[in-house]
Amino acid sequence: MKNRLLFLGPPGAGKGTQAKLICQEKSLLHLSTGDLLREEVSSGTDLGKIAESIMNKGELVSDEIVLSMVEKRLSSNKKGWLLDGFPRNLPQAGLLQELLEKLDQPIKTVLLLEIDDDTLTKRMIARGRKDDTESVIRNRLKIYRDITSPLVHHYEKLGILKSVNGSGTVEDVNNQIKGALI
Ligand code: B4P
Repeated sequence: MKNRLLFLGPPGAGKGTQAKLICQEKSLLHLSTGDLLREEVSSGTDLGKIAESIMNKGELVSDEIVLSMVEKRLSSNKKGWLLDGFPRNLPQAGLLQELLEKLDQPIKTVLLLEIDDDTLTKRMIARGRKDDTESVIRNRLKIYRDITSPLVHHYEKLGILKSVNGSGTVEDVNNQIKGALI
C-alpha cells in the first residue's frame, strides 16, 4: 500500500517538524492544515480573514473550510501523502473517511506523537508564533484534550495507530518514527 500517513498529537508536539523530514525522505506530499491556513491569512484572502481571529484564540477553524483545502489537494495527488494537523475532531475524521473512500486512498498508518504539557508549552513559547502566548497555548491544550484526543481511540480501534515519544531531540524522534513506519 502507498504511504498515506496521518500525524496526530498535541499542539507543539513537533508534528510539523517531523512531517517535513519524513516527507522529504519518502517523497510524500505534506499537507499541513495549519500551514495552509497561515498562507491564507498572510495572502489576505476571505478565508484567511475568517481563519485569523479563530487561530489567534487557539480555537478550531470550521470543518468545511479545512476539508475543502484538503480535498482540493488530495484529489489531484498521485503520490503518497502525510496529513499533519488534520483531522482535529471526530466530525473531521468522518468527513476525511468519506473523502478517502471516494478517492480510494486508505490511510496506512496514524502516528501519535506523545509528549507532556510542560515540554510542549516551553517549545511553543520559544517558537513565539502569534498564537504561542501562554493563555492561547492553555486554550489549545484544552481543545486538544477535549476535542482532538478522542481521535486516538478512534484510530486505535481501526488498528492503524502507532505511538512515538516526542520529547527527545528532533533526530531521536525522527529515528523513532522511521522505526515505527517500517
Ligand atoms: P498547527 O499549525 O497544526 O500547529 P501546532 O499543532 O501548534 O504545531 P506542531 O505540532 O506542528 O509543532 P511544531 O513542529 O511546529 O495548528 C495551528 C492552528 O491552526 C490551530 O490552533 C487551529 O486554530 C488551526 N488549525 C490547524 N489545523 C486545523 C484543523 N484541522 N481544523 C481546525 N483548525 C485547524 O513544533 C513546535 C515547536 O517545537 C517548533 O518551534 C519546533 O522547532 C520545536 N520542536 C519540534 N520538535 C522538537 C524537538 N524534538 N525538540 C525541541 N524542539 C522541537
